[in-house]
Amino acid sequence: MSRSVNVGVIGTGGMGGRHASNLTYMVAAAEVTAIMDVDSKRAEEIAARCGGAIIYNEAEQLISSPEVDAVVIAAPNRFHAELTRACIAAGKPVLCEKPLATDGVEARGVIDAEVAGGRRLVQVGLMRQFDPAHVAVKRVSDSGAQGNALVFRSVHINPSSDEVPSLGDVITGSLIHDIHSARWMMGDEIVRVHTSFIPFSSDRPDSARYVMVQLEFANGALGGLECNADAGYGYEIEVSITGETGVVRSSPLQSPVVRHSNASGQWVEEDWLQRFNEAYIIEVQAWVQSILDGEATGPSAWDGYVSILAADACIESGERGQPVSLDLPGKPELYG
Ligand code: ISE
Repeated sequence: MSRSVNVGVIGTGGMGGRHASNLTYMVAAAEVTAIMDVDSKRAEEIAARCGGAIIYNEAEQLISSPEVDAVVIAAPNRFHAELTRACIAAGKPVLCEKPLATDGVEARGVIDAEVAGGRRLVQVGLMRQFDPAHVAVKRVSDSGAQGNALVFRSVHINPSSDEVPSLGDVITGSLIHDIHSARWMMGDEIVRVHTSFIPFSSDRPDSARYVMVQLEFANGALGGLECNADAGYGYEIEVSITGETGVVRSSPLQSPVVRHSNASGQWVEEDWLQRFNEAYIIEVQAWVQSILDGEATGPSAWDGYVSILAADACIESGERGQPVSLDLPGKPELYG
């Protein structure tokens, strides 16, 4: 492989378009050489923006193309697992947007394929791991300066929802990030969850406007995750870890504080593309570097799999109105 990574991007709406731009303009040693999107107009626009990438009509053609060293999968969720397995079969590193699959069975198929190949090729887009604010909170907690970590908390505010989301949509689409943050930042596994939620209306009891999940970790620590699916004012994420002698908490807003006309205020980000702008660049830069180094880093397929198992348990708990315990399968050696 040359010292620049040729990347093919499958799915260029929202996240795929952002990854394609970041890889082209913000990241060293990467070039977007191929695009696949069912929307041909969008494929042409993004290909032109990336300096004339080849457009493929089929994802499989892109994956097997000699012009492609590595693949970004940002197609709809239902295609994630199958396309990731195709990349593993082709021996190509892949950055798959979250969730890795639509359920635990599909995700297990990815794990089995990667383990059978004997080499880590998959990074999952659980990108909080690259967000400087999350990293800073973890660093303070890990330093031991406030004793052992007792409680993890995350508050996830979405501005609005295009469609009325179900409990499953909120947990698999949004809270899955916080599930991963909880595991990664506490360095421990979630063993029990208890979900409560408020639906949008009484005639849509399956919908979820506000979701709260209580967590128990293997070592006895606790956690709380909250997601407001329709806050109506902007996008915010706040994480904190309470230790034995203190608490470390991210600043909810990154913007400067402005005082004017006897008032003080802060601008609230519109959405996650604004809030995590820097994290997305760091994420793809780290992914490209890991390919050049020949050593996968970042959230693994195992992280993607375990997050889905935990998400499924949170959904089951919310539906049954009872706590649900998780019995995690043994971790294959490939994942350390
Ligand atoms: C979105 O898909 C994301 O990945 C964002 O990070 C998350 O905060 C948002 O809730 C999701 O809808």
